[in-house]
Amino acid sequence: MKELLRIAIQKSGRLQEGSLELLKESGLSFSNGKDQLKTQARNFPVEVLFLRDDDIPQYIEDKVADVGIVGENVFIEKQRKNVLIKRLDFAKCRVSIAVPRSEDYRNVSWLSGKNIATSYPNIVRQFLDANGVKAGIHEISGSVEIAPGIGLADAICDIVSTGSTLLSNGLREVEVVMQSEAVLIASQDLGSEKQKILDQLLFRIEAVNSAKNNKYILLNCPNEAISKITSIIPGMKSPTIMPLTRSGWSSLHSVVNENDFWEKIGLLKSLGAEGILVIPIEKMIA
Ligand code: PRT
Ligand code: ZN
Repeated sequence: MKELLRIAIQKSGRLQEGSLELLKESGLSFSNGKDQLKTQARNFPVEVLFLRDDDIPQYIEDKVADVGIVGENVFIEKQRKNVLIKRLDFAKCRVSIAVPRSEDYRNVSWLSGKNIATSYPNIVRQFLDANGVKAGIHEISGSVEIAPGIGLADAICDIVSTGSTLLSNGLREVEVVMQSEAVLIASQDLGSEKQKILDQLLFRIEAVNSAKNNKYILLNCPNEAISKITSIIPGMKSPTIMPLTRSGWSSLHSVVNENDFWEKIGLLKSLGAEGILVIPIEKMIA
């Protein structure tokens, strides 16, 4: 029987949609299995297991699943025998320490002898140790942000995204303990057949993610600007250049990275580029 790579993703919550979307964009098709425990891809040797995110690292260590998608915060907190394979560029957030707004917090020494409520005791302990601070850690599983208000703790350590939860609970973010995003984690030893399936999947994820980070760009430019424009948007190998019927002008096609997109558009315009079109790319394979 052919082996299947078992991928654990969150059953419901903030990671579920992004995880399924990534697998679908990688060309895997499933019968829609939101209420199922597991589902098999129709066109790729993969089985998807739907689990609580906190349980995924343990299931991978126990070899119930081979790989999984969790927040980096969960991967670090659980300290299971898993390997981080790839950061996935979604569900970005940070794990931060926050204190009541009225407190005169200047630096980490403020935390000395205080009580910190959190769902991430290992992450907090590592942070305190690294800073040489001794403080109490009070582990709670939810609604951490209300702990100072009800007198359960002096400070909290929790996930922050926009910061509005902290704000509405009268708290102020004072230390960023770690940055986090969704990550692909795997068992330490997959065996060669499963490793091969994972490598194929990673190749596809790479193509999907680099496509997201890049745009196809077409523009018209005077011929004398071609070499300067080529040095600004070199593309994957080099741009494609086609003559326009208007003499002295060319159409130039290339690829531009999302991050420095606006800066480059400004430069291109100053070099005489006109009629600039920017088009999303679906898959990109170097
Ligand atoms: O049921 P299950 O155990 O599977 O889900 P869960 O409730 O434990 O997890 P879930 O779905 O809330 O989050 C899953 C993962 O998403 C986390 O481990 C993070 O890696 C990531 N993530 C990204 C977030 C957030 N952003 C986030 N904003 N996880 C939680 N939050 C919460 C946070 O706890 C706080 O209550 O949102 C609030 C803060 O948001 P802001 O925007 O007000 O700052
Ligand atoms: Zn959880």
